[in-house]
Amino acid sequence: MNWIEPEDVESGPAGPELSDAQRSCWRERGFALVQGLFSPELLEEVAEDARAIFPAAGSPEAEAVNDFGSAGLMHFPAESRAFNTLTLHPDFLRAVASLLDAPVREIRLTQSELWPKYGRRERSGGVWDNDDQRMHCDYLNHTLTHPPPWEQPEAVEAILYYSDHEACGGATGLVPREGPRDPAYAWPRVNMPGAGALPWRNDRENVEALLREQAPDVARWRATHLYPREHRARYRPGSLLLYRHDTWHRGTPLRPGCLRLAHNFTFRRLESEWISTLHAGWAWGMLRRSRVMEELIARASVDQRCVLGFPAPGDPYWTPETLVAVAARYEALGMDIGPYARAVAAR
Ligand SMILES: O=C(O)CCC(=O)C(=O)O
Ligand SMILES: [Fe+2]
Repeated sequence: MNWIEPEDVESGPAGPELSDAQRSCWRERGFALVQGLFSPELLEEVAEDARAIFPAAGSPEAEAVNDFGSAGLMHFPAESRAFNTLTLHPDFLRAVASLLDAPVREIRLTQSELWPKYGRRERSGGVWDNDDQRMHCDYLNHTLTHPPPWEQPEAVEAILYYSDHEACGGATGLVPREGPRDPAYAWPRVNMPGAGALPWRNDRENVEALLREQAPDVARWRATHLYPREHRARYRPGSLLLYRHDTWHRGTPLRPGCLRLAHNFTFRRLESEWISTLHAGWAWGMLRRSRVMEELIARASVDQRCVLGFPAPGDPYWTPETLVAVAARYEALGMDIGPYARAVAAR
């Protein structure tokens, strides 16, 4: 097995940042596995909140979970403040923006959801079971289109692991792109279930058997160019896999009885509206009893608000009227309307 080891981030003037090597690995090979972007304390807080919500490893409820998702229990904005803080952590946003060569204000969050995956004895999900996944790209359920050519990435996808591969297994498999003529990365990226007329299935054995019958060329191509080139990400708590909607990868089986906590993110470029936000709109997280989201908006930085689509200082939305109104909504919760007001005054 070829292993990918997590590499430490560098320390920069504003905090931890990706190294040039990590950025070019993401740009050229399609992923980078990095360590040290988040503090162990923040990671532990999120993991604790997740363990309090999801079924315990080895429980009968766990044995029945055979697909991904948090069933609405842990996606942005979550009741867990640590989860929200981590999602919009300034070091994380800077790292993502640096991959897209964009200012933080020009990236948008479209996914932040924590998924439990349980090692099970039975593949109870049949052809849709997520334990031993087929090789795939994620764009099919993130964008209405197809990712643009490789050199113009419009999104960063990420998996943050809260568990340890040594204990759980289930390392994510990836096919590194080897230059512009790599046959595995030939254009367009459609040799997978769910693209064109190929029906959607998840389980690797089922998928490849079905393809051998229905699309033997595709099955042969996948057996030649994808599976033999799979590398595995040797994650530990805090490892962050930065990858893309057009990177070949798959989930692999966990040790029975184990729980792996993995947090999935996507950030897109401002312009790429065809990349959907996967959860309910952020304002739908407001008017909860806890008021977590209103407080978050009130106390976030200008850049963090932009990442959620809040208008930047200088946006035509801001007028003397809207300044007064938004301040009336949020100032009592701690918002400083100053940056928006100064931009209006300077117009
Ligand atoms: O769980 C993993 O390691 C990867 C999961 C994945 O690729 C997916 O569900 O789309
Ligand atoms: Fe995936």
